[in-house]
Amino acid sequence: MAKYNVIFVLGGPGAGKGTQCENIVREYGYVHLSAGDLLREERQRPGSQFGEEIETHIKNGTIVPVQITCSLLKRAMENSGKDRFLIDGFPRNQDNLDGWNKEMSDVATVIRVLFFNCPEEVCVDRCLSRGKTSGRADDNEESLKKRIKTYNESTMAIIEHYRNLNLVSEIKAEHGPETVFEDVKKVLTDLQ
Ligand code: UP5
Ligand code: MG
Repeated sequence: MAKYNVIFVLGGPGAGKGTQCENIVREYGYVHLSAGDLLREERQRPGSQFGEEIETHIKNGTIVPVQITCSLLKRAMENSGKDRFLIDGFPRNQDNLDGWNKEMSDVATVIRVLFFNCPEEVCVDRCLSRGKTSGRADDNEESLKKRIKTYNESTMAIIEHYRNLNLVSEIKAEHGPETVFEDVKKVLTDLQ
């Protein structure tokens, strides 16, 4: 069987990963898998043995162990029946990267990493204004400080890892969504 093609989509909290993934799905037909959304779904699933653990990590802006996240991603990939994926918000730290490589390198190829680079204050503003209606447990000032700390201390190193492999396309993410998508399209069109 041919391998899955995967684009990892990374960037700080509120950088616009989810928003731009929706745009990409509309124009380029990838399947969008948000690791955060899959974890939030698993947390809500009645009888989940991981619900509490996931809840604690999300509130604290820390990172769920890769065994949990990677198995949710793998199952979603298999169930989709498709072979091209945008994996949004993963891998976030070395544990995630090691787990992915161990579990998925035989079945999936990472063809690109989209890095939405967004100033911290813009990220915070976006998440706080979304927090007025999102109901997300982590769209508050206290959780946001922790999410940003985790991003700077753990996720940036993963982006650097992929930059050294020449796989990163960096996109300025502070402009409006349409302007950002113009830059995204340049990257995606080159991949076709
Ligand atoms: N918005 C978007 N783009 C805009 C633009 N260009 N201009 C103006 N506004 C813009 O956007 C955020 C908000 O900004 C929205 O209101 C949007 O309309 C607006 P969104 O597209 O949702 O940004 P995104 O980068 O997806 O932000 P999100 O909050 O989802 O990012 P996080 O990385 O913080 O959240 P995620 O859901 O990926 O993870 C949450 C938690 O889950 C993590 O902190 C962690 O605890 C856990 N997690 C893991 O443990 N492991 C994983 O692998 C993944 C998550
Ligand atoms: Mg998101």
